[in-house]
Amino acid sequence: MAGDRPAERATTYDVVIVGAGFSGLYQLHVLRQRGYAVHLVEANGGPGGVWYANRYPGVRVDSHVPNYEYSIEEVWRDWIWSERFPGGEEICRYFRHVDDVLGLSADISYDTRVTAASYDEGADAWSIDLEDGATMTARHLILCTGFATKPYIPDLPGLANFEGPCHHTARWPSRGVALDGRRVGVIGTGASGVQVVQEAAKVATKLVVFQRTAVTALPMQQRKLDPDHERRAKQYLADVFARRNNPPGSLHDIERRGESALAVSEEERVTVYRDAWNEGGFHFWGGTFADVAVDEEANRTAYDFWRDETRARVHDPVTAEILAPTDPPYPFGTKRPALEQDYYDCFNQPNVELVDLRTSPITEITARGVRCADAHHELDVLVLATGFDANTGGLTAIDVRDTRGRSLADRWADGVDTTLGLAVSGFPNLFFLYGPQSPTAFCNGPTCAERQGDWLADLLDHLRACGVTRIEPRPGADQAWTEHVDAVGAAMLLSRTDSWYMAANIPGKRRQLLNYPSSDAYLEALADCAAAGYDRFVLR
Ligand code: NA7
Repeated sequence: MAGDRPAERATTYDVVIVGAGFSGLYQLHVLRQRGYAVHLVEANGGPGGVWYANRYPGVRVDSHVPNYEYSIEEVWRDWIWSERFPGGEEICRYFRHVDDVLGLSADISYDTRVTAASYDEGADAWSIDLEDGATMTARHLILCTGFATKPYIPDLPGLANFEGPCHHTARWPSRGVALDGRRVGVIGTGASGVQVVQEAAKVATKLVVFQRTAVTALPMQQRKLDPDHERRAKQYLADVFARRNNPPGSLHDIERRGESALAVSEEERVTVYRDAWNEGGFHFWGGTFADVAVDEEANRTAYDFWRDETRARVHDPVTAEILAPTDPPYPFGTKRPALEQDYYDCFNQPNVELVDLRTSPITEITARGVRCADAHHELDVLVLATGFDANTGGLTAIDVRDTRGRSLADRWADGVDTTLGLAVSGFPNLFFLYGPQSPTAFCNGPTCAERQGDWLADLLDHLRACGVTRIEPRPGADQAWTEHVDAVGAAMLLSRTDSWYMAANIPGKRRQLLNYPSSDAYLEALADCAAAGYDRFVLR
């Protein structure tokens, strides 16, 4: 009987975790090891978080392995990657391997969505509502909902009228969507749009790419990995991960050089840029000169290198100017660069057309295509690669209420404030990992999951040892951290550009920096807080 299920499942835990991506799974693993009664609730049908949800053609990670994996030896010992930047299917296989090795699914409810949570002050515990009507209670609630969970679909006039298949990249049907022999439109040229374009260009009879802002896509320098070599390289992995995990280890494996781009000769500068370019991945973004992120003139030298390399690949000069404008549309690197393999080459193909939405904006989606100011583009399939309500969307989608009954969504309606990007005052015993105002999109996901996750596990151990049943940020702690994040951002070029880092991709969302841009400083702040007896929090 359907009515029996909620009663069967109603149960009490030390900790309930929401979300089975890198953060949530690690947290489950580490807290179980430390003897907590912990359960994980996941809306999807399996582990993997964004990798479970994003099934669009070409989906691939932009961080290379072995960086993009757990440092847990039982997990890495027998796992062999096939590519330097693995695709979505391989990453989903990896998550199943993680689950097999660590036996995580025994403590996970899949296909189960948390809809709401409220705090019981008498019991110092969260009451957690599930979509099917069941309730769980837990002393601590840890939200690991990821930074790119809630798709953003722009309010394009007539969107519902399109008669063909129309999907957001993060809601791609698991059975797939036929693109071969079709006329395909892709709106959006961020990381997801670039990846879809590379695949669609190979099979579509016609591909129309609708670009609003040029993406500064960087060469991935993808390569296949030789399994024998990978097996032999395992002997070094323990050291690689030890460096990653021991302070002051960065949450990213790419470091800037000390000197200014303007303090070296032209020849030396070009050599540095060329080396980073050839290294691939994000090296050109984060691994060149110290001042590229903070000084406009230095930044321009990086942009010019990128522009010239990119334009050299595009045959038509008008298309080249739209893709890689003479003058930067924004300081280089202040919107997230995508990684590409043959993105720019696609525009040399006769079946691929680029539409510059700055000069010819979309006026309407029609039953058969996209009407722009100067043309109607007939399409069979429409792909919305339009991004996410990033950083906060996954958290505010849950109706989680503070001790006065106010929701987190209301609390953050005029702007986000947190303590260490991990907690909010008024919400006792609630934590979020990989959340707003922590390094999140500026760090390597698995590294961040482990470093933040260990810190939180240590905090829970401390509470358990001291017999503390309630913890929340000290009055003023949220404001202090928010002011600090804003000040760090204000000193960087980052804050000048409208991007999802700045919460500026969603109409009405308050513009503020939502990712903390210095991983090492963040780890130091965590360590200092712990060393001072968690002084940013009230424990009782
Ligand atoms: P992004 O990086 O947010 O990209 C979204 C793209 O969609 C971007 O090019 C936007 O242009 C474009 N967009 C958004 N709204 C519109 C409208 N109304 N009209 C035209 N174009 C629009 O999302 P991704 O999914 O590519 O990547 C998200 C991250 O997830 C990625 O970086 C990885 O870390 C994982 P804009 O630049 O705003 O002009």
